[in-house]
Amino acid sequence: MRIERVELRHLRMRLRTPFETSFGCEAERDCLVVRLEAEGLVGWGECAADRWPGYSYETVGTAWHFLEEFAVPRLLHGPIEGPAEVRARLHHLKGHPLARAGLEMAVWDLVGKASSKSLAALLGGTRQRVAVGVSVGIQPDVRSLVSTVASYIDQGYARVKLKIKPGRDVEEVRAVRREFPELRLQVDANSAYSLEDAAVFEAMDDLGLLLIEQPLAEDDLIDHSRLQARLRTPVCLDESILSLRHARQALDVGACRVINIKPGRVGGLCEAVAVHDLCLARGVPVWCGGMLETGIGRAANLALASLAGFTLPGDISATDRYYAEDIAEPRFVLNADSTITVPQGPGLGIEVSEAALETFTLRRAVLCDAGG
Ligand code: SMG
Ligand code: MG
Repeated sequence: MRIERVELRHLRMRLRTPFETSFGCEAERDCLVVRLEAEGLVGWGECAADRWPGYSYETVGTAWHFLEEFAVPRLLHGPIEGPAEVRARLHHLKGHPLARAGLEMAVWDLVGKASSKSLAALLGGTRQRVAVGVSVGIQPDVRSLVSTVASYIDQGYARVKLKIKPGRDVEEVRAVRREFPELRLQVDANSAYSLEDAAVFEAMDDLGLLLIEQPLAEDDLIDHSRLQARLRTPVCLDESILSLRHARQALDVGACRVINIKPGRVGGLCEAVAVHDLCLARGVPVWCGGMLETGIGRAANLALASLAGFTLPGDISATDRYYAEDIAEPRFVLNADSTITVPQGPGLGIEVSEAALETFTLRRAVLCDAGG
């Protein structure tokens, strides 16, 4: 198919409640939305980079630069076969996985619409509903943490992830565990600790956690493997895994026993499926992470999480948990069994509202095929 027109939009959307992690607190979420036109069809993609480089070095600004200057011109240059070709055309460019994933997602949406197949079907998904949980940010104090967790349990979430940071860890996790002895519980440090803090994680080893996510620096597989050797609780890597190669090497050196797969972080859905396939072959459980996406990115995450190897609940919560107003319909709702239904329509299976999009847009650019 020939991509004729590419529109980039920088959006800013207010979160229902501020989200605090070890790297900061955000009340608004920025992202970059990609809209492609090809042969009468429209494809949507979301780049999960944020306004500032807290989670990743990428920001909406760097993604914009990478896409506008380098990636989009390569895509407008002649017809493309499909998503794998996006990867191939950008192969000689370094870095910027979140940016390239946003572009690749829009091509997946186009391919799904052109073939009347859902993204889940294209990726090889095997289930219609996926198990999900909720990620709870750092709260002002332990009491409000326990009551926030209680309110999510009341809403039907059967798995809870707690964000932790130095000084706000063992005590808080213990308090939640005491209150909810049977809850499927896990923690995420967003790389805030070093191996000298191993005692913090050893103290959590008896709390029956499903996993401890990204305790140490993102570029440090060696210390993660030393930490994992000291714990019974599985270490799960998020920020450290930017590619299939990283996943293989992390497993080879025993740096983790579980992997959080985010299509953005690994540069797109093609690579995400490859990481999934590797883990499935090696018997390593995976789950789908979240980046506070709009309905566009969440639809893609649900499709990915429908693959057989996603055996742990994902950070894919109902639309209501994030935004009062979203840019896509339908809004995702939590089923009574703590699952969300995978969209079945062609492509991402959602309708993007251009009017809603307009209200959140800070900046817009249009790039066209020079020949047409
Ligand atoms: O989308 O529900 C969600 C958020 C899940 O905690 C979550 N994501 O490190 O896993 C993670 C964080 C990154 C979010 S930074 C915006
Ligand atoms: Mg994480």
